[in-house]
Amino acid sequence: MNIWITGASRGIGKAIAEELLREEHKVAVSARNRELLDVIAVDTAHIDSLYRVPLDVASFDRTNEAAKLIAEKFGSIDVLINNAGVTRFKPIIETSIDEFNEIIDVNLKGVVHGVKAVLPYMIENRKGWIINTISVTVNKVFTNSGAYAASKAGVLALTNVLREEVRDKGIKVTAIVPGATETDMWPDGVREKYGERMMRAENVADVVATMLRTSENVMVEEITIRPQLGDL
Ligand code: NJP
Repeated sequence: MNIWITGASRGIGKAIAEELLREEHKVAVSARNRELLDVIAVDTAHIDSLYRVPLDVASFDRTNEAAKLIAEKFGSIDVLINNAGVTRFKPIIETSIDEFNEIIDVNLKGVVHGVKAVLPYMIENRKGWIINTISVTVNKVFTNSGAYAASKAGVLALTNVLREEVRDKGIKVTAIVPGATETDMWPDGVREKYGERMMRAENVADVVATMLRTSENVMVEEITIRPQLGDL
């Protein structure tokens, strides 16, 4: 499959990209930091299957241009994984309006931009799969994550509506809902204290890769994955 992953320069997105390259997919990777995109581990056998497209998903125009480049390079976009995300661990009262705007622009509007950019290609092909990385903050209250939880709850609502709107066009829409995963998203202190029990980015990648192997006639609608010992 021809797969585009946003937020693929590190953490969960990078692990998904590396896993899907190993599984012989063609993978386009996006993030703002071009240098970090360069460190995606790809063995020489798969180097031609990797396409790096630096992108800030907060810009619809740039996201649209990126989709065009990827569709031209690969011939189609079969799967979009909207994975780029940012957070701040702060109470709402201490979260500035600029911080709210950044989180909404990337986490919620970034997904809207990705969806709007790929849908014309998928509708034309009568085939496609949009996978949105959401968060367990949508179904459980975590203090100090108000802006983040609001953005992800928006993505979940969008995901559920989109699924019903494009089901009959041959397009699948999936919500991946991960719990605590040991990535740069977390402050150092949390990683030191809870790192052992947190999921690895590779665990989430493994679930995504397995899901992509399900039969064509099946739509996986939502998957929640948590550390075996539960939330932090
Ligand atoms: O985060 P991190 P994760 N445009 O910080 C990119 C969700 N999640 O892997 O742009 C384009 O290691 C950034 O690259 P750069 C979470 O909400 C996680 O943990 O160069 N890309 C990097 O590649 C998110 O949706 C946990 O800075 C942008 C990537 O995004 C997804 O999982 C729990 C960008 C972030 O890598 C991956 O998070 C949960 C932009 N404007 C949900 N801004 C968890 N880790 O525990 C950032 O419930 N990126």
